[in-house]
Amino acid sequence: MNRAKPTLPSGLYGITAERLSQGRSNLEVARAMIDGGIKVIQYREKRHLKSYQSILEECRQIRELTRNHGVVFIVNDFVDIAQLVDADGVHVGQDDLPVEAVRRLLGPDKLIGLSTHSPAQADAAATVGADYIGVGPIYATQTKEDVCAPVGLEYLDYAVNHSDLPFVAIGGIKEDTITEVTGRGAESVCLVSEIVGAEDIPAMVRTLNQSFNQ
Ligand code: TZP
Ligand code: MG
Repeated sequence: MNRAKPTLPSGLYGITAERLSQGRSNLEVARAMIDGGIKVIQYREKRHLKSYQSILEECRQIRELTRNHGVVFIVNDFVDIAQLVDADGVHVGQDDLPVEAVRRLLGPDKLIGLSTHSPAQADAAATVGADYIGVGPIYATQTKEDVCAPVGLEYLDYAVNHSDLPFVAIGGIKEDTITEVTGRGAESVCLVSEIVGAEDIPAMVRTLNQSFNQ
């Protein structure tokens, strides 16, 4: 069945990270995020931590869950798995497959997100055909290996004022700093460790989502 291309939902953007999830599976965490009202989930897991078969199976289950709840489902890096489970899109970094190549594989109806770390990368993202960009890391983060130095709120301000594409602010954002980010105009914000590591994930998601209405 053909479905219309989704857009990046505003509000919180959830990403899985099993090693930070206090013993819970990515599926359990996805379910808890949805219970809290999250509207977009990205599956992010490193190849060396799991077999590719189990990554495929997890993505299949999270795809079913997200579809049943009207939640957008994005897969980080693994274009083949995104295609196999009919995810809504793929998210890539600057050193992953180029957006044009991912587009050739996925076609026009899927979302492609691209991580960016500078105004020049934000400007380039629109020309290569990304649908949305990640803007960050705003603050220092331990969650991502090989991450570049924090870009700070200055790049966020650039994205708010100049990005032609919708964007999600990411990197080191916590419950006590999210209003610095939403207050500057970010309409989509991702917190990884703060959400997946929370004792009560639905409560954390509800609390964080209130920042968008302040
Ligand atoms: N991309 C840029 S920073 C980051 C990713 C995936 C990790 C953000 O995690 P946290 O725990 O919210 O700092
Ligand atoms: Mg990547």
